[in-house]
Amino acid sequence: MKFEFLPACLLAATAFGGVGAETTSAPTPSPAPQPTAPFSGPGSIEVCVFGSPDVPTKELVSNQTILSNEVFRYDGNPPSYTKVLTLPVDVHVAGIFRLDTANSWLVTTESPSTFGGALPAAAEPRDVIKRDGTGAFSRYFCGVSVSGVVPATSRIDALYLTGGDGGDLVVSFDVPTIIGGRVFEPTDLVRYTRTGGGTCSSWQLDAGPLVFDASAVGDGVPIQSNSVGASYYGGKYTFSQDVPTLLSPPGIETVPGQMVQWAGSQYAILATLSGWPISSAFHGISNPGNPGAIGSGLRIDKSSTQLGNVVVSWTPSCSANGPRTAIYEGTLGVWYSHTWATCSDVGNDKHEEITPGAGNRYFLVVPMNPQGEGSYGTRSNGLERPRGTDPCTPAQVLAACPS
Ligand SMILES: [Ca+2]
Ligand SMILES: [Ca+2]
Repeated sequence: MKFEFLPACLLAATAFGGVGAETTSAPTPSPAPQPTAPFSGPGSIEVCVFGSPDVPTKELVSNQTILSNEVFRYDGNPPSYTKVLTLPVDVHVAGIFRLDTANSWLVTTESPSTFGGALPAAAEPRDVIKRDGTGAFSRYFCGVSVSGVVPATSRIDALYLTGGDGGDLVVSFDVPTIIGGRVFEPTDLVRYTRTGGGTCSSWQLDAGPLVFDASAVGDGVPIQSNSVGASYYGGKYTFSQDVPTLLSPPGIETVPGQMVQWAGSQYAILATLSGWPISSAFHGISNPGNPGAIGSGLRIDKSSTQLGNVVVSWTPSCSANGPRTAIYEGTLGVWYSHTWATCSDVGNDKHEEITPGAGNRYFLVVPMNPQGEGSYGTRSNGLERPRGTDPCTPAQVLAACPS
């Protein structure tokens, strides 16, 4: 089986994807040949992650040097590194998170930084700074003034949001950190929720703050090992550790340059970045964002060239991070009978010609990225439509659209 690789993360900055709506196609009057596509069925999708190195690092795929104020995108097949964000030179990235709003990021730093003078006072390593789509910086989370103050001696070295750009903030610290009488370990993930008010102080430590309890999951992560990057990738807790670390079960050693996941009952390596020198660790890692949902812009037309075929066209996903597309097809009135019609958009033109099955059919267009597929749209009662049988990707990643 062949894949259409280019679209995955590569189009993420300008991308599209989405969810669909129900519609009726013309009955098929006669059999028609299948449209050709380089990749049409389900299969694994290459890994795509965003990262930032702890020190200037020469990757050995294309021999670029990536600096500690730069963020790269790594695509797994074929392996490639692409610089996607350059921060001011006084920023030494500690943690990154890619937002669903286009060209927007959350960043934490190794040391105090004004982000090239953009901030009137230096951000501390316990703060989170937002970089918006225009390139402007603002304080997003102020460790000194939130409810559940982050000690000045702790750095937020990993972070992500849950469920979309408006979601809870999950953080990890670089050292054991005491907040509200509780001790959080360096690989723990800790949740803050919004309190309203919309300032960088409008956060509180969640009542049940431990999202990932490093000492209790599996046989525990040694406290000497720190997660310098963390992400929730395809529905699994994903880490990059600062030192080689033995994780059980099943007893695997993860080294810098790898991302390891807690897969529910054991640890597993998500990816080893080709050409990444073992001497260099990641400081930030981020998943490719949420694929999102397609709006109401789904159209079905008869093919002008092939009798019986239909042309499905759609509008972009609400998220900038849903560059791939899956199209599902089912029998109208037999809810929900949909299964994949194609798992790729040839040419990435938001337009695919399909040979439908007999009878009245419905189509759903679903955005995807290498983590999984997004929303199939909602039913009239507001609930998500169920996934297809034999879905294009193993995981589904649902999140609210960016507002
Ligand atoms: Ca950590
Ligand atoms: Ca196409």
